[in-house]
Amino acid sequence: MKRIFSGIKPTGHLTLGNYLGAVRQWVEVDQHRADADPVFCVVDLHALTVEHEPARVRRLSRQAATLLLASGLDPERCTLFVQSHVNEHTRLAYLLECTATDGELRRMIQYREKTAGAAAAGQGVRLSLLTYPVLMAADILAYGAEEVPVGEDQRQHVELTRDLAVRFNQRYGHTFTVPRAVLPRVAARVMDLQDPRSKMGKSHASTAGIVYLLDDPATVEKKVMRAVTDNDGEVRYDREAKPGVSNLLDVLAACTGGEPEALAAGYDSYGALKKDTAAAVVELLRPVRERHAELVGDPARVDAVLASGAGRARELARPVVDRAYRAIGLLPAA
Ligand code: AQP
Repeated sequence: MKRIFSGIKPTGHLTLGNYLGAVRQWVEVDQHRADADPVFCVVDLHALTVEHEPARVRRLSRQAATLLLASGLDPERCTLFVQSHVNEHTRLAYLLECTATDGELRRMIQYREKTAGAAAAGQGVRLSLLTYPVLMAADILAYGAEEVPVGEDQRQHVELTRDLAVRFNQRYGHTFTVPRAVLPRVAARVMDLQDPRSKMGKSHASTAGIVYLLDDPATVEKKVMRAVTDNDGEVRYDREAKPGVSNLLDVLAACTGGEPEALAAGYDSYGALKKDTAAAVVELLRPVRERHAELVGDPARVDAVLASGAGRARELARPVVDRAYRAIGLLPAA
């Protein structure tokens, strides 16, 4: 059985980017594979790496879990839990901090972007912002994951995870499975509708260009119809020269199963492209919103799923992490 692992961090409301880049693959593909055992996690510890409000993180953690179930994750087909409920993640992270170097962590793009953001906001940079890719490596390696379905922005962190696994195995003997990132065919990097050269990010302050999974249809429509494009009026797929139009084509392709280049040929105005994209996104998100409305009234059900998921996750991760403790030279507890 191939183990699959991926996570989502409760730093904001889940976005269309999270859905198309990761969650949809978990729901539609990963949990249905006969050869795979998928493990999905709300990585709440990662949400503490930036300024946060405790009650909000708690609320968003529950909301993220509820939305994952509403999106179609089935606890009979996958393991769903909250990272902080399973100690093995932080236990392993320290060993991996003893494997990673300061230089490789400072090269992480997300660290550099988020450090710049914190500095601009006059906030201090938490040490955990530098080290969290190591915690992410622990999240993945603790489960012996072979595949990590993620959006493009997480590719570099999965590469780091691979490097750490290989290095640890070379130094201390084979301990970890070396994982690989699995990206969706289209929409691996959904861009902000108002700033199509920046990724659509759930924690961004300006929300006009972000479609949230829980946005109502009128809001989705308004955001898509106001998406920034360009002035030449030509519908053509070219992410470099025409990032706004290409982003809409990517989203439309992801929603309809088409190819962005081929779809472009069917449009001669931005208005028509926006109208169809808005309609496709509304239809894509409709069942998620409806199931969320049902589930939100039954928090005990969500808690039960998370409790049983954490139990299974502990059973899976404990032997791997124990093996790493022995391999690195720590005396086993009597
Ligand atoms: N814009 C995006 N397009 C495609 N995939 C995306 N993902 C995130 N944004 C996009 C993918 O969603 C999964 C969960 O992301 P995360 O919770 O780990 O956070 P992130 O990658 O840092 O992205 P966010 O949502 O923008 O959060 P903030 O604003 O807090 O940084 C991942 O697989 C990610 O690749």
